[in-house]
Amino acid sequence: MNGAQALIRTLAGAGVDVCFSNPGTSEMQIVAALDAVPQMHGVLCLFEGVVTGAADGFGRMAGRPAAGLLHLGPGLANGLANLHNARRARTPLLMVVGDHATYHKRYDAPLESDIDALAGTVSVWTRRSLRSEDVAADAAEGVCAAMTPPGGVATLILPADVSWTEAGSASPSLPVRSPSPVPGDVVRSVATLLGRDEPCAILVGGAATRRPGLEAASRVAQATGARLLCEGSPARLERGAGLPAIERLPYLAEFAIEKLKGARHLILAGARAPVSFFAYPGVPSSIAPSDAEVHVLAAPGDDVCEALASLADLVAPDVKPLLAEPARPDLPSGSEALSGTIASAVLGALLPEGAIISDEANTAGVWAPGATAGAPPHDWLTLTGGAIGQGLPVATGAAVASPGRRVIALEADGSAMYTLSSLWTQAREGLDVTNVIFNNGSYAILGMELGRVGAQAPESPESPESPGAPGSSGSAGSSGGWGSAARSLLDLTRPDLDFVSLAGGLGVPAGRARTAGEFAALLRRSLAEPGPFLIEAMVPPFQ
Ligand SMILES: Cc1ncc(C[n+]2csc(CCOP(=O)(O)OP(=O)(O)O)c2C)c(N)n1
Ligand SMILES: [Mg+2]
Repeated sequence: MNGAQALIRTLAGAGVDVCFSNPGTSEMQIVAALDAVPQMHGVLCLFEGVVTGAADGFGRMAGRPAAGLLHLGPGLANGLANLHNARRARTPLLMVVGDHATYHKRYDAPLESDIDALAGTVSVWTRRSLRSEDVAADAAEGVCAAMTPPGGVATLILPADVSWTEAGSASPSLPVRSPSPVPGDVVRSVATLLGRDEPCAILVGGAATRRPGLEAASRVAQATGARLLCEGSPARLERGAGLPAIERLPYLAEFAIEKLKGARHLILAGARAPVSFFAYPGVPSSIAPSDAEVHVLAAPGDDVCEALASLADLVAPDVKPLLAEPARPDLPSGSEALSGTIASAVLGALLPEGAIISDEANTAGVWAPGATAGAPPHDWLTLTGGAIGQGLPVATGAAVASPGRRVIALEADGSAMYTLSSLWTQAREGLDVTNVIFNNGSYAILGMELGRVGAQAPESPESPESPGAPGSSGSAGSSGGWGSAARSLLDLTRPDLDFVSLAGGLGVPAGRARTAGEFAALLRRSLAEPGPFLIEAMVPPFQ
């Protein structure tokens, strides 16, 4: 057994049986080893951002790591943005990055680069195996590091000669420690706090955004009157009828600040203290009221669900959680023009039980959580690190992890283009993913941000309608008022993106919807047919 085989056998033995891959010459031994270890399923992705995003989506749903195979520093660099999102999601995953042979590095061949530095920006654990006989033990340690609560990205760098040299045997998997118990006096002090007559808010995050944590948190809120909120970008939120309804902190700082206004105490249950996504002139960076005390019930990596359950037993022994009633919006009239609002109502009316939503719809998706709050139970995966290009890869990986469940990617057009080749992997693997692409012809949110950051409009702005001016379609959200040079950087027309054609070229059947009726028909069709589908939803910005 060579180093590569020892690696793959060790991973498969530890339950890591999917490897999203984009290999090169230095990883050929690992590619060859897949034939020797049939338990490992290699999934080809055509760009590294798809490898890393798919591994994130897989880990969020499976609760165990997928492996990702990347080609030296440049391959890792291409995958970094979605590893950044995975780091924010605290998803367990193991990246295997091939490198030049140990003796070849000093020649500074073209692909030579500082892989360790790149890995360090996102990884909880990085190891370079320097001897073949160490590979198996290093791989076992990497899997353990990825799974150690709260979870994270582990990166194993594997020189080519270490892969091809005789290695001995695979390593058994290592035991993973449990989340740290929260001391009883911490729980009791939070209980005391909640008993005082002062306004409290509880912010749940991390592992508490699944049913057990949400139910316990809801009991506490019911019994004490504390406000209950969820972190703004949860990795995986379980929601729908029969689950506690919980509002996420809004993206816009002004609205988020409003949600916590008046709270004297902010209790963190698996979430970090909330901050504004960006700084804006005159807007505070911290979301909690300046005079509020922040209390940590459970930090990420602590056993937050157990802490919430103990807290509920203290302050709410006979209180039941408040569960969302089944409720769906009426299907909008078929002839109504499509918009984000209308598409959300259709989604709410038709969402199947057990669906997994990968939400990167940005401005068009603002209404989707509200419209689906009483739909049958489902999971909601959000853009945890703000680096766009996550939605389609995460949907792809979530589908690999969850056979039998329909994955619905709610995806904005600009974000879709970063990692569109996810569609090809969905087609190759026959994954049940419905890709809804909201084509609003713009980077709409940036049109709004242009005004919010106080960017200066020119003295006498060109009219958005001035004929022939670049970017004059007026589609870039609220960016009218700025000149054509600024607007053209936020405008996705000239030429228009044609997602139906793009999907066809990547092997995914597709249809375009301009009305509620067309959208509902395509959604129904996709939900009824196995395999991937793409719906190009033509929507105006901000509607
Ligand atoms: C990796 C990365 N690059 C760039 C950005 C900046 N950015 C934020 S939103 C956005 C455009 C979003 O447009 P789209 O996905 O079409 O959504 P819309 O605003 O139209 O709803 C960009 C480029 C980012 N967040 N992440
Ligand atoms: Mg857009």
